Amino acid sequence: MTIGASLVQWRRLGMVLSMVCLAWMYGSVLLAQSEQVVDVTIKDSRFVTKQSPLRLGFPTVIKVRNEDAERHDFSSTMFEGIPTQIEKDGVIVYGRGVGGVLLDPKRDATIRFDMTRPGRHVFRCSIHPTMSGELLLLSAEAV
Ligand SMILES: [Cu+2]
Repeated sequence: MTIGASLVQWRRLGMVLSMVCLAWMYGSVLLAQSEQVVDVTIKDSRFVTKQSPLRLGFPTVIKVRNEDAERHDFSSTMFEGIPTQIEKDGVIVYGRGVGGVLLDPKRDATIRFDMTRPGRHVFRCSIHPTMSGELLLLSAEAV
């Protein structure tokens, strides 16, 4: 009798554990999806962008890395009027209407903001006017 009871208890415990495990897995998937990442590498005076479809209203992270031996800049009008957080050299700066970020050789920066405007967003290097790239933003309905 006691063996049967403890078996039931073990089964219950197993069920609870697997549910906790599922919830944890689901939660981490949600967390991973809540921030959308764009990787931008500057190499040989060109922007190389890696992005998945970006959705509006989601926190967006742009990671910019300057692989060149000279200074570049990542600037765009896409940050106009929206709260933006820039992390560079271990310092975090918050601003609204941030124009972009200046990158010394072999340095990187992280830009965080919420995507609010759909369409193609051009970014460029203000030091080298021929350098430019773009991000494509989809509206939530399009996904
Ligand atoms: Cu440049």
